[in-house]
Amino acid sequence: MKPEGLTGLYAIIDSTWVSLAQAGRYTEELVSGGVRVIQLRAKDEGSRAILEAARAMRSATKDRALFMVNDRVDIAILSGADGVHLGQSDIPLVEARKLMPNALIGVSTHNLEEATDAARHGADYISYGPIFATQTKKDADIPKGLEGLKALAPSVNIPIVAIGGITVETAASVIEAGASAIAVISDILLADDIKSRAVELISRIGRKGA
Ligand code: 3NM
Repeated sequence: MKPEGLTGLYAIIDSTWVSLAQAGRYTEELVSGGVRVIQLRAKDEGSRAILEAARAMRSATKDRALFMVNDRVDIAILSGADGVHLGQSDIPLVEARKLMPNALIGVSTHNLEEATDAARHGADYISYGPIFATQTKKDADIPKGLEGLKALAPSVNIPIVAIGGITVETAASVIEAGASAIAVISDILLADDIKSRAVELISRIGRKGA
């Protein structure tokens, strides 16, 4: 699957909220709810535990959903992920591309310059955020709001995955503002029933973004 898979809901399993030992089970639930892109985001965890979680997530997504790894090109390759998502201080996109020539590579961006730079260097998609205030990322920028997204979208010619504080209530407005997909962490992971929450998010936005 290539970027056409990058529409609708992009769910992220983040070790801030979920223990890595549960990552495979959570992924199975989300896939059975219809989620078609799932990322593992594990800051401050041991590499061995991250690799095990990545492999569990890969088997839960196999042929059913895209599986992405945040930051770690090594873990992405070793787990057979579909791609990697890179932050601004991670290995540069062009270097990651040498290691994963056919993979999906996304880049976190927070302004127009970062966004156009990522597109120019061959990113398959960008994330852009935070759209709203977030409790998940401690060093997040000031929220851009829907206005920030609307202003950015016409200048970016690759899919935009909006991120940061997005919930069932705001999901549709973010897609309307120009995002191809919405990346969601806490609104899913803190729900009593993560599968139902994912189903609800998908029903609010459909499978297709802008
Ligand atoms: N990146 P939640 S905001 C991982 O702005 C991440 O680049 C952001 O989590 C960015 O859905 C964010 O719980 C956290 O708000 C998103």
